[in-house]
Amino acid sequence: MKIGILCYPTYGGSGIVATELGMSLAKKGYEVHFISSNLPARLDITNPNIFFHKVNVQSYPLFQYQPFDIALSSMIYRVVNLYKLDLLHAHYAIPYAYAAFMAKQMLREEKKDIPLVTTLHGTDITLVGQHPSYKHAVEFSINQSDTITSVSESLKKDTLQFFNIKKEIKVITNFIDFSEYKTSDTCQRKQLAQSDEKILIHVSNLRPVKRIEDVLQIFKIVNHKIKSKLIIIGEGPEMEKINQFLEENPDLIDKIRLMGKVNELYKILQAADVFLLPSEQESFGLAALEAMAAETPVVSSNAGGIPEVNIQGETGYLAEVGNVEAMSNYTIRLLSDEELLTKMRKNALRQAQKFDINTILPLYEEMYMETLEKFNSKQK
Ligand code: GMT
Repeated sequence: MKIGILCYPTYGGSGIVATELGMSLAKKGYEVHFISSNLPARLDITNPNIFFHKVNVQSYPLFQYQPFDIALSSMIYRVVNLYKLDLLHAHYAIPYAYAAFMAKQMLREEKKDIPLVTTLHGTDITLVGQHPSYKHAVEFSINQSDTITSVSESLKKDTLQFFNIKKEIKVITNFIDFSEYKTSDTCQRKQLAQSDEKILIHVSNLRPVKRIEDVLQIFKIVNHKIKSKLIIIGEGPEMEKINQFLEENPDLIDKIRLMGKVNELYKILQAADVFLLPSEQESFGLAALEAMAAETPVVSSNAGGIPEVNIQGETGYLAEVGNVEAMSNYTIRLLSDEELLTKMRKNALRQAQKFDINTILPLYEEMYMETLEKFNSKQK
């Protein structure tokens, strides 16, 4: 089967899921074509079954804004025609599902067509997709998809609540490729902290939805009681809030390490003691799952789909969004009890194993087959 994957190339969760999915499909012999504005961050382009098609936006003096969606739909149309794709898979509704619908319209003019799968990832539904500027186009393009998938039960519920969706939504969760978690090759703990210090970690694209101030406040409270370090991985618009916090709390400068974007994240996750995820919204929480796969328990908010991943009192702890005090107390409890920490590390790994790619990939393959069969029988 030849599959076209449309996704963001950056470090966001939807791009990571799309890339890891495409690479696993390619390893199984599928021909996978990535259509994106740049080479996706984790993509191994050396696999002969993987192709990358860069969307080139042509600038013109008349354009106040560059028309990316038009260039994207033209590129989708060209790649489907050139490489005879069987199916398109859009990750994130805006602009991918919308542009794919336009490309399908162009193909139909030539009596051709291709089935479209749209995977909803989170903020395309819970935040930006609800804005009046986008809502109708998002709802329309979801309904025009042949198959709709969502990454959690919670996101499915939100989608049905916020939009008038006329089709079934299938839940296929995020996943972990454990073959990438080579335990023999971990980062040395001593490179990150002193031997008597605990390590707290947060990984995100530092958008307001991640509540980075809560991460910093939790650390401040925890650090009063427990000798510790905070590692922040990622880049994004809230970086300024971190700098401001450091200016106001100079005593913590040596305790907080900003690492930006890193490769081989699991090596650092494996060295950490607790992962903090106090998000305002989180459809699934891939970052938490990645931490758990590295045997790091999670202290998080209970937003969206997080409770489907992080289990209260088993793999970590959850509190209401914004309840910094509760999240700090949970972190202190976890970090001051070695036995509890060891137990939760094991539980976290066991829970993460439920989301092994070897379990989730067949669900995607089955969904592709069903989509193709239904689409072909409609064409006859
Ligand atoms: O979380 C992000 O910052 C990125 C965002 C995206 O769409 O790129 O992630 C969303 O998709 C991930 C993969 O399906 C989910 O694990 C994240 O929970 C979700 N983020 C939010 O809902 C805020």
